[in-house]
Amino acid sequence: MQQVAAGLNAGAPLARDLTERLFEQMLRIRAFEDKVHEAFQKGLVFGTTHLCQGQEAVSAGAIEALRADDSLTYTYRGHGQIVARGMDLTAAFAEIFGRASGCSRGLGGSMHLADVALGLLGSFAIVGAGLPVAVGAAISAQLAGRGQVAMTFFGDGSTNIGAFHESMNLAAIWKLPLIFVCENNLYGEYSPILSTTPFEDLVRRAAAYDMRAEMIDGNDVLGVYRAGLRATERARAGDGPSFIECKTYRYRGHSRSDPAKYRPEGELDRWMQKDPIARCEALLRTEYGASSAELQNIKDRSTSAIEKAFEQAVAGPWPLVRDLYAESLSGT
Ligand SMILES: Cc1ncc(C[n+]2csc(CCOP(=O)(O)OP(=O)(O)O)c2C)c(N)n1
Ligand SMILES: [Mg+2]
Repeated sequence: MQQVAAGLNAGAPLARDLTERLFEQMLRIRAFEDKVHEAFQKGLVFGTTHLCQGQEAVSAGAIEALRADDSLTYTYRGHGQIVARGMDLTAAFAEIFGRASGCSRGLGGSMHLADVALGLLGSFAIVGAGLPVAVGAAISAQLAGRGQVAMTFFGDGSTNIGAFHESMNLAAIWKLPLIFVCENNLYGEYSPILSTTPFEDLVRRAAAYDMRAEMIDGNDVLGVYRAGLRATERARAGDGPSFIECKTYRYRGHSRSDPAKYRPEGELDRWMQKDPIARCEALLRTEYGASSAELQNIKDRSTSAIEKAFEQAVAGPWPLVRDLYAESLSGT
């Protein structure tokens, strides 16, 4: 979350703090996803799960530009967002493992991670379904008049869905404080983008709604942060929505049953050369003189936080059958 609004303009020490924080966020997301994958293989995950290794810079960078009172929606590939926003990791793991101590009492799983107190309005398994909810949050923010914004994350495939176009249109005509963050990872399930979409640069979608838009390197965490900050500052000032297309790539298949054999030879390797975490680490070394020991310390801190949350989550209780019939999550 945003603590150093002008981080990059405020001199080296602040910029280093910011870069380290983003580095750590990405490490936490990667470690979380690796752990979920391991847990899936051990049979601890109910249902499937969609991982975001390779795309960490998008959620870490964009969410850094948010204030604590902003809100966001995200998709079934939403673990990066909930980790970056600071959701309780034990509650997140527990939900994925179907435990009563999960954020949705273990009844929702990986695709139902939310914490309304943090503005985490929910993951959406229906493609495009999070966008109209973010429109609602942005209308609420506009009416409240306190400079809050809403942010919505979605994939390239979602830009072919009606709800995407309706949301873009409403945000544009009502000048809503809403930031559309498109994670263009070049695939929707098993289909390469050009087999489902007439062009690859989705920034062009925004032109139809006369909306301010940027196409950026989604594997450059500071670049994503800066774009997020430009968009949130505009939105807070009443200048309306923005569309940010982040070019990125998912290392693993769509869901756990997908070995991703449809990808051309060498494509994954080329993207791994642009790994967002390795790039940020190189920047910390060269630009800020971070030592190997300092970097290792950040890595150890990230993995131990994930390990601890995992251990607590797997020790969590199972839901009771009667919970399946409860009318709401509140008051019980
Ligand atoms: C309305 C709807 N249609 C189809 C599906 C099946 N489906 C699940 S994920 C997905 C691909 C979406 O791709 P994209 O938006 O690029 O997101 P990514 O998985 O790459 O993050 C599809 C077609 C769905 N869940 N909802
Ligand atoms: Mg996609």
